[in-house]
Amino acid sequence: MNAASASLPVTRRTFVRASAALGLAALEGGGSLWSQAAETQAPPAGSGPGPFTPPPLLTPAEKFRDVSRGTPKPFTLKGEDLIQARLTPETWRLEITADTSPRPDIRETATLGKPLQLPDGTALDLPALTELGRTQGVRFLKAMQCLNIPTPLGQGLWEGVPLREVLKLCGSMRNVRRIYYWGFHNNDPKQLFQSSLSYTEVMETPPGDLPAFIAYRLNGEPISLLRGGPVRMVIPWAHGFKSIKWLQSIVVTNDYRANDTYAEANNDPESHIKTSAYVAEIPRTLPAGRRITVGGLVISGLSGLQRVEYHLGDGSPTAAGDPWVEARLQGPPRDWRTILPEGVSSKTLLGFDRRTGRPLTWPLRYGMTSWSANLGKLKPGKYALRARAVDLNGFAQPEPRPNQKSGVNALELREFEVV
Ligand SMILES: Nc1nc2c(c(=O)[nH]1)N[C@H]1C(S)=C(S)[C@@H](COP(=O)(O)O)O[C@H]1N2
Ligand SMILES: [Mo]
Repeated sequence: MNAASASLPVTRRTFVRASAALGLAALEGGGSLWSQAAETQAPPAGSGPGPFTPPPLLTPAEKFRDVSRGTPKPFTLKGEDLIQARLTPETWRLEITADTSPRPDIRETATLGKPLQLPDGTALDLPALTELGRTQGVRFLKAMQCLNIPTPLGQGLWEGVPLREVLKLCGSMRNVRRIYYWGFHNNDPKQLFQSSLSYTEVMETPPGDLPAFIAYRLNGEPISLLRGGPVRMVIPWAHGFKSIKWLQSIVVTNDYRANDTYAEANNDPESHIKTSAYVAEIPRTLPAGRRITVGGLVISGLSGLQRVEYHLGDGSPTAAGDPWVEARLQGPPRDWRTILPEGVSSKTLLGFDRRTGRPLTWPLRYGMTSWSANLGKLKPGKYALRARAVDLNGFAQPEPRPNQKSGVNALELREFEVV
């Protein structure tokens, strides 16, 4: 990443421009439905654009849906409490140590050449982390999705340093098989929210995939306290529970087991984000004689996305052979400058072609875009709409992972009446 352009702030205008660009077309892959919706200021009766308007590709930081444990929640702290919590840019520190807790069934104990600790003043601070970002920084777009919530939380441009580069500051590691980490919390162990990764996942990234990383910027600005700043972990391939907010402690351990808070709550701790389509709310009643456009979001998860399909029925369960119809996928914007913060070139983002600045895949890996479908004019009556994603292996949602404890991707159903 080039550091000079990393420090430019996102203005309100950028976001307005971003949403406008999405609403006003400039889309590849045929955005005619949306063009029509946006260009028609006051649609005459009988040709209205329908209820669906796609949200902006980048979610403003404060518009992410929040999933935070703790009482009080760290982002409500103020003044001296915030300083005591080391959650200001000046007071933030990250400790990286080796696990010394007794683990009777693990024979060899992890060691770290040069731990970074608070007592001797070696803990990592924000200037040192951002300095590392000048040479090792990465940035990419990624959707945040909670394993347990059937709506994506938001999509951001995240910037930071791969976790492996930060660990390299600690010299040689021996007998390390897992990395445990957590953020600020009150001292009630019940409220600790922690997560973990294997040594392999941290150190090596398959080509085309995105690294586990320590983030300090979101949408071109410092990460707000609300979004887990000054510094949070972002694990691109994982559900939100691995992306620990208010990051302060990393412990390398020879314990090979996941200790994630989510694992203890009956979730698959190694769940990768699922490919999944979501249906935006539809008004309960819609007028007959007007064209109806529906749509929603779609996340490209572990198995990528081939297409989105919808099914319009009367609400009875769908059966094999039912007519599923391909929906329109919102393509990448033609001009990324209308989407990205000022001064950030798409050529500098992981997942984009460095020469052309175009995304290598669409939707982006672990990214999110919108889909829509024009249902035309419907006869008066009751309707039920479902949508599903079909992944690059040909599996239709919720397959191949129907177990919702590895990520909620049950088919959403929206009922409405045309009157
Ligand atoms: N410290 C801490 N980090 C956390 C959590 C938490 O409760 N405490 N919740 C996690 C969960 S379950 C999710 S889904 C994401 C949500 O990120 P967001 O609030 O920025 O949308 O944060 C994760 N990081
Ligand atoms: Mo979550």
